[in-house]
Amino acid sequence: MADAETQKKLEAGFQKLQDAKDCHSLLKKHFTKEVLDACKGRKTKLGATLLDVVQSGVANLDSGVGVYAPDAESYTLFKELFNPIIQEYHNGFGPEQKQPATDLGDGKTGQLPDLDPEGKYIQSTRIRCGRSLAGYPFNPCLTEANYKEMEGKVKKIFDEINDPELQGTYYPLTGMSKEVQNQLIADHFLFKEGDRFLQEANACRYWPTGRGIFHNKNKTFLVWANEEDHLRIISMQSGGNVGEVLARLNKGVKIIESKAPFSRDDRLGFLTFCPSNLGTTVRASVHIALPKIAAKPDFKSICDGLKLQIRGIHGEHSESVGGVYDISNKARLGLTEFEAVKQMYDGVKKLIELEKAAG
Ligand code: ADP
Ligand code: CIR
Repeated sequence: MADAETQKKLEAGFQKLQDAKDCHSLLKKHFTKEVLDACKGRKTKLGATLLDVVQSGVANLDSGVGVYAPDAESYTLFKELFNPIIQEYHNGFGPEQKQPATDLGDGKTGQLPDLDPEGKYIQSTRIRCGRSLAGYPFNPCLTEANYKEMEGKVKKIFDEINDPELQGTYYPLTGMSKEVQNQLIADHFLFKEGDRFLQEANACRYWPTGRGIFHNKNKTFLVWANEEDHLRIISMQSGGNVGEVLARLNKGVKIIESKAPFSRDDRLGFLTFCPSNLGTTVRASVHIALPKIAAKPDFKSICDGLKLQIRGIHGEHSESVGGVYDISNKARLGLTEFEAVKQMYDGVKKLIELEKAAG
């Protein structure tokens, strides 16, 4: 059972959210008095409480979501809070629904020809997915020894990749010069440092231990180790050839999957630290310049209608630079991986048509 001090902090956090009139997170919306009273005394087998779930969103009132799952059990133990948040984020995915079987588009990538063959709008395309190594909890419950052990395991997997296109080198963050690290971040290859949402979720302990990045020579296939999720597997390249990017991701995921078992839940699909990434865990994005339609006041609602999410040029919680936006599929749960990519594909195709038609 959660101790008295934890429960007191939960009461205070609940009150802080209630009083924050300009907070619009899913946490604030769905963290009712009933949910607080039902869940505040609970503790997972690994010792996680509701405070671990909500503390990032309580500290960061500008959160969009506001919750993280410290371990897999949290998704069921605190379902009174997670289920409505999951349902609202992922296009109405209800408690009775199940994530479909994995389909990364084998043999279907021909359905995704280059979105911008003339190279007028799209700068680059990226598709990432997250994976959690079976047998390990998520960041807040990991020990320093866990981080080192996990890094050792994934480094061994990376060393064994012998596909000529994908093989590469693992670069641990420990020992990496600030200059190299900052350049990799600026070039959109590496995760940023000091994310306050992750920090307040207790997800950055022992940093930079166990964190790092693998990439092939061309930096078109990359894997992040132990940032927000145990693994983020990424395929990216210049231009708008979504089919090529997905085919490369598919190949890389299969190689890694053949060497490490991942946590997958029958209902929620692949398990991740943030509920926004559950299911396929796929975020397929383009960096795209749409100067005419992006300047219009209804740009956000057009994107909402196309099930697209808008981010800034340096990822989540960043701003657009020079009118270039990061546009991606929003939902990742309740559809297949191929369908998630197709949602971005069809939506961006429509945005380009609108841009062309805008006077
Ligand atoms: P994630 O996509 O893993 O959820 P972020 O939104 O923080 O995380 O993005 C991570 C990095 O990937 C950022 O540097 C971002 O600019 C970069 N990125 C995302 N989409 C693209 C893209 N289509 N082309 C190039 N870089 C991209
Ligand atoms: C938020 O609520 O805004 C942050 N906790 C991030 C939520 C979704 N993004 C993510 O998982 N990277």
